[in-house]
Amino acid sequence: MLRRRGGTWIGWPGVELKKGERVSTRADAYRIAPVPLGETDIARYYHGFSNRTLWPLFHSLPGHTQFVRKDWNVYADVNERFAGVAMRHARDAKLVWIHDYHLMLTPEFMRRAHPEARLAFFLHIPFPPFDIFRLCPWDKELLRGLIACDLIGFQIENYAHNFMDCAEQILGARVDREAMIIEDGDRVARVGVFPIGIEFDLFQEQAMKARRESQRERVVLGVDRLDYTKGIPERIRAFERLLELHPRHKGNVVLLQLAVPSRSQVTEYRELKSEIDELVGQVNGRFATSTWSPIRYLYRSFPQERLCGLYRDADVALVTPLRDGMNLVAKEYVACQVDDPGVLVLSRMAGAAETMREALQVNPFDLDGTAEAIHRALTMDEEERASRIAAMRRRERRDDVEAWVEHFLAAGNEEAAHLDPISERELQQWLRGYVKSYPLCLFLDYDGTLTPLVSHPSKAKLSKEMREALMGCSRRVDTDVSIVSGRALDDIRKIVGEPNLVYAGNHGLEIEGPEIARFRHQDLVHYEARALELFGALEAIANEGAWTEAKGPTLTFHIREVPEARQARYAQKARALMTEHGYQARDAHAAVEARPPIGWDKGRAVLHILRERYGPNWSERVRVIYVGDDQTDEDAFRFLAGLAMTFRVGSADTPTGALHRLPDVEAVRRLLDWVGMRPLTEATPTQSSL
Ligand code: ADQ
Repeated sequence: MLRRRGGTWIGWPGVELKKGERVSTRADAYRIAPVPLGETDIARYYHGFSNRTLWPLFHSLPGHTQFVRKDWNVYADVNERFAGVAMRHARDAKLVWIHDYHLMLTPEFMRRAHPEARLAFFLHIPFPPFDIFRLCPWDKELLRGLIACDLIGFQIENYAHNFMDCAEQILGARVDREAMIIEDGDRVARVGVFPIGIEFDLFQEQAMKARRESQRERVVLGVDRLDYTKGIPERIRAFERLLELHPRHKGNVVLLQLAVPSRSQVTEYRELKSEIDELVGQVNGRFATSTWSPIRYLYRSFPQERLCGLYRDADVALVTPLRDGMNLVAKEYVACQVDDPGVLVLSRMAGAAETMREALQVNPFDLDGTAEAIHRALTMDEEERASRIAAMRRRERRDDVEAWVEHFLAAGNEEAAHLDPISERELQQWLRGYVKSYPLCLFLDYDGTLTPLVSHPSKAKLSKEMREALMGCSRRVDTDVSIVSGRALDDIRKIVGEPNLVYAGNHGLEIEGPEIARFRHQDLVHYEARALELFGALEAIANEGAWTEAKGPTLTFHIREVPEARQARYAQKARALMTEHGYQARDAHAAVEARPPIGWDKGRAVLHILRERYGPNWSERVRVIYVGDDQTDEDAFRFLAGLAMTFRVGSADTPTGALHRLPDVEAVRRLLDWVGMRPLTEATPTQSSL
């Protein structure tokens, strides 16, 4: 592809470089940007997380899967390095196309550094169903890694649907299965199906040219990388079964199995090799005569031209993986059927089975069934063989690898996808099962949740529509509304200006509202003097538009107006001063918050309000929804896990503990509208014990 179109190939050279050794970066039509890996990287990133975790898990073989945190850490680190190299070499690229399971976090690292980049990903292996994928302790991270792309491509529809299911169920993302679009917060990714093809003409040509080797027996051919997903032992057993069920093939047919050595550093692959060696010995021992052995097993790589000759001359190709993303061997075999047509026996667990329906499809776990299919293949008449092969050849010639590239690149260059704003029906789906007919308690952050983020806190005013939506909720007898903000209590009460709500200011350190005793955390007295000192210290560094907001016991150091390149330096200095003064520093949107380290946060404040208003058995009386947009709301999301339905608004750059993300303030308004307009519940929150 690069030879034809130019571009830059970024990749690991595949070997560990010795000191002073360099990889040649010269190629005729494209550039090469190597990403070198050290010994630990190769062990943990490549053999470890890529091949001992993701490979078996994604092939739905959890029994072979290991989850090792250190491997994961190195995987993340190497993915970040790939992103770094890609950013350096492809900053202005029209499209960065990231391949396969080794690089699932790279898009996220690139997106954070380069929000405008055009990123597309293709997964060559299956994407497993939800029940398997969720076994991975880093399921959320992997999904978020991919959703940072504009386009995520899979081999077949089934994998794309598995992915959308996981995004919906694990991340709480919005998914439109018809349009194949995923929205997670402010990120929107298109999902597509792009079955890979082969260089059909090249294989066909080589098959025509390949030398003919004299052959005495009819050949059933297997060609694979030596991998436990390829079902080689099962295949040998099925062939043994064929000889038992149909003894007439004895002496006339051989199974020629070629296996390319692969990943031999991984113990399981070494074990598999011994298992196959032993099995071949057993079957040959059982059936061989002085002139014939049923299995010819060759453990090595073959030049493509020779391979094409073997494909051409094989009567049957036995392609029976236990699970396979696509499987190119099946396609290569078909392309090489240039004279007497052979028969393809194909596992229905291979992605290729989705389109190659004229093959004899088998379940590789069913030895008898596979043996019968081989028998049928060996005894099929010429007319049927020709029809089946012709149909597959036509399709594979049309859908060759060049067509695949074209198709993928065209989709990758399409306009960015978007989803319609969240609808009542979707909110209903998310909330109905949880809310049922319970009274509701809404907890809402203010800045960034009810109003868009603005340059100065005094400019953050509620829109008319948002105020109506909010009132639509608070007017209801079955719904209570609390505002939980980082602002000082008086400030937040004044800026919202609605008397019937509960207000929690200073991240919940101060609380006030109807039917609730005014609360001020008892330890705050110790921080009054310190707050003044810290204020002075922060003001002393506040240049270039930075300023300090004094909020009684807490302070906020604002850096939104500082030139962007220097914001991080200011934040770092502010954090240091806060720690020095015995405060806890927390990052917020273009600000750093200083809070007394007294083990109190928005989550605890919410629980305090719930217990004060509805008693210790509040969870039997009300359902709770919490909506927030920043790091301080994460305290509440974590704390309320299992106790509330939580939503994080806005940027998906940071991970969240919330159950769902909403893209913007407008989506929050729609959520409030849904709450305000849902059917009325009989009981009020304080009376209810449904
Ligand atoms: P692989 O798992 O590597 O690829 P596959 O698609 O079967 O699997 O490709 C194997 C390749 O190796 C073929 O091109 C074949 O010709 C070659 N090969 C096998 N044995 C050989 C031998 N003894 N000598 C020389 N060459 C040999 C992953 C996914 C697949 C997906 C591809 C492409 O696992 O499901 O089809 O990517 O997306």
